[in-house]
Amino acid sequence: MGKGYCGMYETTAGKRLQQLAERPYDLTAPDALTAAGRLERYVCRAGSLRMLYSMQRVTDEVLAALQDLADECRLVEQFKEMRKGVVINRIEGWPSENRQVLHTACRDIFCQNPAEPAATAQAKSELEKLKNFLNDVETGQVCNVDGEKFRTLIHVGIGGSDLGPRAVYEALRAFGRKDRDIHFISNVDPDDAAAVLEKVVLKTALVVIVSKSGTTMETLANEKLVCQALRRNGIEPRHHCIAVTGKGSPMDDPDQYLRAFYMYDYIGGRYSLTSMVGLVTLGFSLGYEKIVEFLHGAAEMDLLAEEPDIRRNLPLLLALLGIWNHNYLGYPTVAVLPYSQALHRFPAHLQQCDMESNGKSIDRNGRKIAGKSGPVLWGEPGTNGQHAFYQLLHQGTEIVPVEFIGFIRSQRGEDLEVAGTSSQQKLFANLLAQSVALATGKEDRNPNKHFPGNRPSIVLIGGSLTPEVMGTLLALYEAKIVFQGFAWDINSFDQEGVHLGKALATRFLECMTGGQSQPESLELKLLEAACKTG
Ligand code: G6Q
Repeated sequence: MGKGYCGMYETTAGKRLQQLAERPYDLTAPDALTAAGRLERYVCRAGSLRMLYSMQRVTDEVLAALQDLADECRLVEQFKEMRKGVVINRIEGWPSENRQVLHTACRDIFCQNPAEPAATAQAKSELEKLKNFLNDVETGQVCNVDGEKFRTLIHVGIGGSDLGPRAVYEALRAFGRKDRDIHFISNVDPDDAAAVLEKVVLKTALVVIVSKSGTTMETLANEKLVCQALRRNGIEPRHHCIAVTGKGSPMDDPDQYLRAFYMYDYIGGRYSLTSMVGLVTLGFSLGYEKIVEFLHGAAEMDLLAEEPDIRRNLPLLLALLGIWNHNYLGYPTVAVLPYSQALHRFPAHLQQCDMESNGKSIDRNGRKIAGKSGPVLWGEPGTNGQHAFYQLLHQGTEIVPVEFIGFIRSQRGEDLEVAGTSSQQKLFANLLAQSVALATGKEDRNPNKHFPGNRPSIVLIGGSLTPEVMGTLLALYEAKIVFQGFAWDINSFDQEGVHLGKALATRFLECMTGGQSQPESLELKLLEAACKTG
């Protein structure tokens, strides 16, 4: 690294935080949430979002120490270096990916002086290609062999090439064109593809095969399944299939596809949503203008993330509060609970983005890290979750810090007053109520009805979930994850931990090739054969 990177465990602020964590702020004390103007003071605004954090177990003293931690670890400077293209995806002294990390360049298209001009120029050129393509699809210049317009898009990809695009497509369905529909195939489970293929009209379907590497077993298998279905319907696949792939990958073959869109090696899969990985599919559904709004929201948050004052830098503050809860108060997981049905796949996307990035045990010099890295992240939308797992959140032995996300207005504006309030008001009231209930708890002589409280949460609030706000929210979480990785001094941009299982699966497949399936003892025979070929 050679740049004086330093993990939080070695900092003076880190030691101070350890002391402060011995007596964290008591949220169950009278007026704990409102004392000394706390409610108003503990609000952080960024663009169209604001975060209430009075319900965290922090004081001004803790915040000052977190600021020192951010400064000592040079978190903002490192973020700026990332945006400028410093090679940070590496482990010093060991073979590693050794790449720049430039997902932010995909949306750094709105200012005169982008942080890394070459990468932004590539992003702009792909965006221009996409604009023309969407226009050709709209006007019918790109159509099926019978001259009919495409109405359906099947997105085939997995992991980073699926989760983000799917989550944002779901989040923004309210803005999607009603005359077009989108389907996703990701799992190598043949039932996933079959379920999609049995319901779409292939004659008017575009198929977008998304794979940065162009070698992912699941995606290639699903591509073959879809192509087989196309051929069965008398359709030549290259008239319907589009590739989104890394420049120079095995899928970078113009003869095989109707069109190809590119991403570059400096964009990691789980950070690739604002590249062509997400934009081709989102563009087909939302139209070009709306994806530009989405990118604009993300660009705005990337710039805000360069603010040095943690109280004015939403992603940095969110990251540091997470570190306070995880590393100093010792809570092992974090729940992201959106009070928005549209965000129902967003926790799944964050689960990958966070846990694949920060689920590491060595630092950027290849040494075992001194404390904990990323927490387990999970979540589901409220209010559904309230009728499911909130029992544990309120009274369980495990304390789970919560990140609530909610909006003042619904997306579609279709609502009804029942008993004097709209459903949107009911939703929002529930969100606030949960946050307060977790924090303050409730005394009761009956131990079964006692709520211990002191369970921290933050509440993120936006006006309404528009494409622009979605971009802001996405970039907020991406930056939070990156800041936490910097603080833990880990490489948040590789994913070596996914390879062992893949390699073993290949060995199992070798044992299965041409073999007879013997349902009774198949798994035992395979385990034995695969372990022997060791
Ligand atoms: C993400 C990971 C991983 C990747 C998938 C799909 O950061 O690298 O989830 O996105 O394995 O990879 P391809 O896009 O190369 O098919």
